[in-house]
Amino acid sequence: MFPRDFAWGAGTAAYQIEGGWQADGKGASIWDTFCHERGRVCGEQSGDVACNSYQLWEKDLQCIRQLGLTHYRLSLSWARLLPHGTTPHVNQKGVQYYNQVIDDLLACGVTPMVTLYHFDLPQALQDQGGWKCPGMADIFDCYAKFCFQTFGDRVKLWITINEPYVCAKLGHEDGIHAPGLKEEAGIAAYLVGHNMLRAHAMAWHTYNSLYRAKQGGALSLAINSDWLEPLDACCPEDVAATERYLAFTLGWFAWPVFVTGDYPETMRSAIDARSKKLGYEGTSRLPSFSKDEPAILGTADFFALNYYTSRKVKPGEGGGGEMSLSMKSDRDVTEVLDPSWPIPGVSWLAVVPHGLRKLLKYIKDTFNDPAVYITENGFSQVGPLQIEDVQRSEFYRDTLMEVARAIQEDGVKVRGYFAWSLLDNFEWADGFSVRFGLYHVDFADAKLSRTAYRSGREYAQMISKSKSKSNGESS
Ligand code: PNW
Repeated sequence: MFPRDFAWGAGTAAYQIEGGWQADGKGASIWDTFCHERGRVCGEQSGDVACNSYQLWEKDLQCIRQLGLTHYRLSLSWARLLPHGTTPHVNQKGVQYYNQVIDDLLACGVTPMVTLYHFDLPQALQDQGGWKCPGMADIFDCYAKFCFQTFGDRVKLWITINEPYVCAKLGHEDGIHAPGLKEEAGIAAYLVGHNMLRAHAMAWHTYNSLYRAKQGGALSLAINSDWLEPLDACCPEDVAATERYLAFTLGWFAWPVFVTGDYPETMRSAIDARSKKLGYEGTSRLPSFSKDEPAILGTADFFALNYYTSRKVKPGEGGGGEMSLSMKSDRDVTEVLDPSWPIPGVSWLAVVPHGLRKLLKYIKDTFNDPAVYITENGFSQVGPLQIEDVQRSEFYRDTLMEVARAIQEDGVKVRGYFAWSLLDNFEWADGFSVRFGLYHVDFADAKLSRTAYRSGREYAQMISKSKSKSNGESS
């Protein structure tokens, strides 16, 4: 059912699994700081130790091999490599660690996909203003260049920034992710998103002009999006609200990169209209791209999609929020959950496998039929743990069926699928209570032992069946 060279993967992120937050000269990141402040994270937990993958990498590799993955997605801890965020101060122990990981993967026939930035900005850069500062784009570009130079002889699949939407909104508008800012709602998140797009584009141009010919890799940014559809498809207001919501989420980052080099018109006009209404003076709260900087359009070699859930949409209900300055009131929508969609784990995650197929088709039609990697997808367990997690096993089967249909019936160029996540890990503000792993991690045991869930064992079977089928066909 899947193409011969389909990428079968699972993903993790440095802060969520590595631990070793001060080991061997690592600098602090904004997540170290955030977790060490009281009241930020559920149960005052932190990634100080997490799965201790910094020391237990070989155990992770065993899991990767047991699953039969062809690809593994990991992220680099910027502050482990560059403790102050910038060269020339390089932490060689950090370089050694990632060299080992990359070399071990390749020796086992597993292709690494490497994310440069997965939420963990070096604290030293936050102290200079972080992503709100335009200068962050150049600093990120230097970091990216350092990584291409150091690891690019072996790494051929790069993600620059993971989920700029989540960094911008949860980190700088809602304040529930690091750096925990919410004082400039309706302003800061747009600025952060803008600088992240500029940073991504600069890194792509750097790769393109200095490394592509020699290293021959491919690069993108990972965009998260829910599947959205109107509550009532015959109601024009619901249809318009859905388009507006798509513009403010998926479109915010995908439109500039894949379609026009600029933000969706729907997004700009909604923000500007509200600014006017509120008497907000000055230039638009949504920044503009400068013609003097490297172009944003065309800076992705594939579409990297993180998909978790679906929503129905109707217009916002106004009320108290109407006169407030915030992204929520700019986009002016209400999310509605279909009662038939189960919510077995964290509250935001309604499980809707068919939403993925629809979203893939939408991406094909809207963003010029790109090659797509599903860089994250999964759902979590909370509460009493089940090693025999039948529901999650079925979820992976149903989801992969939808992906197969998207490829065969809709002609979407899906190149690979990365389950989130390889291991139970530090789930950001939810701490360790929310478990996304294919492998259970016993956080109460000093050895942090890893045990496959049923979903992990069944994912391995699906991979092995697909591999043997495509081998059979070719012989
Ligand atoms: C993604 N939300 O983040 C991240 O890329 C992963 O690191 C994370 O573990 C995974 O999804 C599961 O949550 C999100 O609150 C974090 O809507 C929070 C949200 C969505 C995505």
